[in-house]
Amino acid sequence: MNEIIKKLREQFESNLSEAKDMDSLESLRLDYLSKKGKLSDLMKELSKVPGDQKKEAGMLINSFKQEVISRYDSKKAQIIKFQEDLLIEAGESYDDSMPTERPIGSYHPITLVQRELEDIFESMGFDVEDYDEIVDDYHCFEALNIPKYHPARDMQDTYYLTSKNQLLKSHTSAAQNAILRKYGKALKEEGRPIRAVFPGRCFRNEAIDACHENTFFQMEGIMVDKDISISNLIYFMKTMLSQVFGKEVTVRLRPGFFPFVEPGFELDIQCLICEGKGCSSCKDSGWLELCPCGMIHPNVLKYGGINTEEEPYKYTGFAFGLGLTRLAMMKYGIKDIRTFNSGDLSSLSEFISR
Ligand code: FA5
Repeated sequence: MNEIIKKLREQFESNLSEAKDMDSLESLRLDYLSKKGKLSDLMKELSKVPGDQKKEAGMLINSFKQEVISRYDSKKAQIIKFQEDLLIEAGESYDDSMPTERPIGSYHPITLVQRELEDIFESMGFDVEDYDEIVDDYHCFEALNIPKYHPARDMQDTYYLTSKNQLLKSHTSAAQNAILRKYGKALKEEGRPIRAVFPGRCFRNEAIDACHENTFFQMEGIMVDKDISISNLIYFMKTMLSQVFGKEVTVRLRPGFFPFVEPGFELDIQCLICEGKGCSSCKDSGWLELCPCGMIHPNVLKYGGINTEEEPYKYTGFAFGLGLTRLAMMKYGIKDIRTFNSGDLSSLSEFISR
């Protein structure tokens, strides 16, 4: 990994020195830092690294990524300054009474936490996938072992569209079938485990309060391979949470029912706003439902084209549906979920970061 990063660093430095204006700098950013860029490709290389070296390799990649971001930022500042100097030299009007510190835009806290999670899961060999917001009934429910008129549909008060069979995705699990189909071939033919996370916006006709919105984000994750068990699930959940919060957080696992997992669990996190004492953010319970999860039901694997019965292809897997918006509340100490969609810049612009 050291060798690969060394070569990529040389290439990056050479590309950076050739970037003379904002357009070429933007193509360099896309080339290295976008989802399909060289840094994402590098993350994918992690799946080839032997298990005991994965952690170190992941850290090397993350530190290289920070280096690329910081080099990009300095170059951007340099080009802006150069362009301003040119304007001054050319005698263009330049208003030196303008405040020098212009307000800088900021990323939304959900974008920040989503990107952080994507990095964490990529470093553990997961692919990051995108999925539609408008889906059909089959993908949102039937492919998840929830046939028409099943009572579990009542748990998600869904917005149906007038066009036939379409609806606003009520949970990210709606992408499970497509992801299983996309990666199933490589699982069967090359033995490559399916490991994917897919964040997305979800919609439900909710009674809104401090911890419920009608539009919120989840991040779904699945892993399918031979001999996947609940221990694998717990390992990934614990690693993810300790990295996101940078400290031990208190969680509890209790049985939960979802027709697409068996067994199913509710993973709750102790409320970090009131430290478990009870407040409006956690509906006075001291706990927040954060990440339901479980072992993927064999019917769901079958609908996704994965063989669960015949040897040698007998696969099992886990799935989780992380409440990304609630995770952002806990991480940034945001007491009311309504802040996220409020457009209230004084609350949201605290999160100035890349
Ligand atoms: C689901 O949506 C399942 N699809 C999750 C799942 C995936 C279970 C894979 C098993 C395996 P649930 O309705 O509980 O489950 O929502 C999951 C998480 O999304 C909740 O724990 C919560 O953190 C978040 N969430 C749900 N509804 C809302 C809402 N109205 N506002 C904000 N966050 C919400």
